[in-house]
Amino acid sequence: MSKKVAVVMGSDSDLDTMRPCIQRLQSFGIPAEVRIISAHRTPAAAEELASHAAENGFGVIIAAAGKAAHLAGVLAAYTTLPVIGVPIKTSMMGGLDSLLSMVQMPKGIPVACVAVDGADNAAILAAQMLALSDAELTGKLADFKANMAAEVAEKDRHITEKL
Ligand code: RP5
Repeated sequence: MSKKVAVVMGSDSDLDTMRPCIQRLQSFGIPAEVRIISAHRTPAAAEELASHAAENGFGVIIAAAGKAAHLAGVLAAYTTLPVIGVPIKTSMMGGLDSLLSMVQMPKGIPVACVAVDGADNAAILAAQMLALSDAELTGKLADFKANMAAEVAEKDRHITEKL
């Protein structure tokens, strides 16, 4: 059994964006725990989760937040586990505010940040991190990539025939 992934979001309004992340982790058989914790509204819960995450069986933390998106950085401050941030799209700047808040971390506290609304990629990256010490998961990732390549090749064949 692979280590767990914590999928933390700043608000329940982030849930729809994060569903592909949760589904992708499930598809790889990775146990996930989904939480709503805010760096600003519930900072004590953020500290509690991150500071005990490793001893509680987590291998990676995924953190999704929008606007002044400090959640991933705050979680990273309290753990040695890798933290992957998902900046959430916003109405004001299309998510550029979230992206910069998340990715511009000070030296010493890195956050691995995927694209705005890049929930699926966050799950795949988390799987790749866990696969470093999990041969079965490495095999699943290899199959996933092979299937993806086959799908693109099929589309290529299709368009070549059509046009
Ligand atoms: C962030 O502010 C959340 O991650 C969310 O993306 C955004 C809006 O939150 P709500 O006002 O909808 O709770 O903290």
